[in-house]
Amino acid sequence: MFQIQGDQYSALNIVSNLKVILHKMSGKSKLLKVVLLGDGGVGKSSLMNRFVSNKFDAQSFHTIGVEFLNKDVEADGEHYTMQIWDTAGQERFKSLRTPFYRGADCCLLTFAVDDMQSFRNLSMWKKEFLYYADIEDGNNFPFVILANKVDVDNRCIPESDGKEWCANNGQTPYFETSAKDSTNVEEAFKAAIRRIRQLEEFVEMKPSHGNSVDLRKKSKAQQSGCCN
Ligand SMILES: Nc1nc2c(ncn2[C@@H]2O[C@H](COP(=O)(O)OP(=O)(O)OP(=O)(O)O)[C@@H](O)[C@H]2O)c(=O)[nH]1
Ligand SMILES: [Mg+2]
Repeated sequence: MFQIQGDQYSALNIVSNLKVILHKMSGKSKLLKVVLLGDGGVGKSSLMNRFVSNKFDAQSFHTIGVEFLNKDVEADGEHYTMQIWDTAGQERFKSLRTPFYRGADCCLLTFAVDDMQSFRNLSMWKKEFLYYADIEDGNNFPFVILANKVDVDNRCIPESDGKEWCANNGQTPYFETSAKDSTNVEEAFKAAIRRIRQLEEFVEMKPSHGNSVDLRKKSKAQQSGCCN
């Protein structure tokens, strides 16, 4: 597993970009960059490890900075390599995680069903992602919501509240997961691929007005300096 801290940032970004280019040139499978976001302790690392290695650690440590793992996946007859970026959810690591949002194909927003604050923070995470990933049209960017830890007895956020948030946020796909007992973990990650394809097709079908526009990009001049 790659773990990144401090000065290794720019070097890692270069290596990562080179890997993406080489992978695309090889023509083997499509590389998808997927970023996991959410409050500290909601289970992002556990979800990634369950999905990639089918392992669960009840005493996992907080992530510092970012880590990533690759997993080859087949969905609807096509081959993909999912490059999953697991970020540190604690506020003090914000400056270490945000440089890695750019170039993401999908963002998995995670909360824990026994942690009300992590649910309330979903909109904050979405806003932070769109800002630092430099995405102009947030309505057409693929997000998936993971409501994690559904195995616990003391959940305080009902499924209906989670789904309501999704309905108010462009019908974002919603999955109730447990990294502990594997519930829906594979389904949620594979849904990311489906969501990417769905929104790609939607954007391609949109009528063009002459010039083609990349909806994911906005110029620096257009940015308002929010979201610190
Ligand atoms: N019961 C239960 N516990 C879980 C589940 N997923 C993670 N945990 C536990 O929750 C704690 C935090 O999990 P992590 O995966 O480290 O959380 P994180 O979101 O990566 O946290 P940061 O790295 O600080 O952002 C650990 O003790 C895990 O074992 C789950 O589905 N069910
Ligand atoms: Mg973590």
